[in-house]
Amino acid sequence: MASANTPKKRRTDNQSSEETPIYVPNPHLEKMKEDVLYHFALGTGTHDFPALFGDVKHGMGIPSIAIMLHELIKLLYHSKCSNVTIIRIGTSGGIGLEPGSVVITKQSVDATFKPQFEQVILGKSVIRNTDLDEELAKDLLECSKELDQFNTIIGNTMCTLDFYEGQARLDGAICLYTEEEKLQYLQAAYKAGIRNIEMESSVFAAMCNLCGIRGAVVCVTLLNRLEGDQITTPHDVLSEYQKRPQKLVEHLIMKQLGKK
Ligand code: R2B
Ligand code: URA
Repeated sequence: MASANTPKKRRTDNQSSEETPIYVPNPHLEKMKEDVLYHFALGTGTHDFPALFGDVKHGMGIPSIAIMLHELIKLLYHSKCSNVTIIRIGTSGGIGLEPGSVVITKQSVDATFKPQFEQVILGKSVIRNTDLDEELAKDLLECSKELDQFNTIIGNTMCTLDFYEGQARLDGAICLYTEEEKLQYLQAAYKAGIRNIEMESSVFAAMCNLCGIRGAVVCVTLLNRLEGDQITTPHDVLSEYQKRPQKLVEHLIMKQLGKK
């Protein structure tokens, strides 16, 4: 039975059965001749939305987010925006945390546990700082206490270049280390204050720092990596987990707008 919250899947001719279109729970939209997105200065009558934005899909990892951030930051610059805050939300593998916990990143560290992002520029290694805004992290933690819905902590986040060997998994196509070595590495990461692992935070932090943007990284942990590598949690549970960083950031935004 469809409930009010169940997205109705509508399919157009050029969509495969794998695609899940965005669901907008507003029957009035379909009846509007034109929809003007006032704040973006765009309208469906004046702009070809599918041509402009139809292929918008961001990938995974440092290269994808770096490209997106270069263009997003230029967009904000050309728009003369000031006092900008950007928050990366997403998923991660936890270390020593119950799955579904949310980690607000203090520092993003590399796979050798160093709080830095290395970029090769003009053939030379350039090391960039990966601290994130401390006040913003504290504000987010405060929001989590107000929400009181899921475990939330501030901790360091390891940003890797790979999901399998790079995150010490045993289930990749290649794995030339033992389970014991894997656990030693993850336990050493825990000792270094690392509480989760993902693939974008380091370049995000470095770019925010260089461009004077307040940045935060808020990721939910899908599993405890000290207990396994495969993500076998049922889909509905994972979907609920993925909403947690959004809920936290939404609470912060509403608070800042004076609506909470
Ligand atoms: C978290 O999840 C993705 C890998 O599954 C990657 O984008 C990340 O940082
Ligand atoms: N994303 C990651 O990068 N690693 C995980 O283990 C889960 C999600």
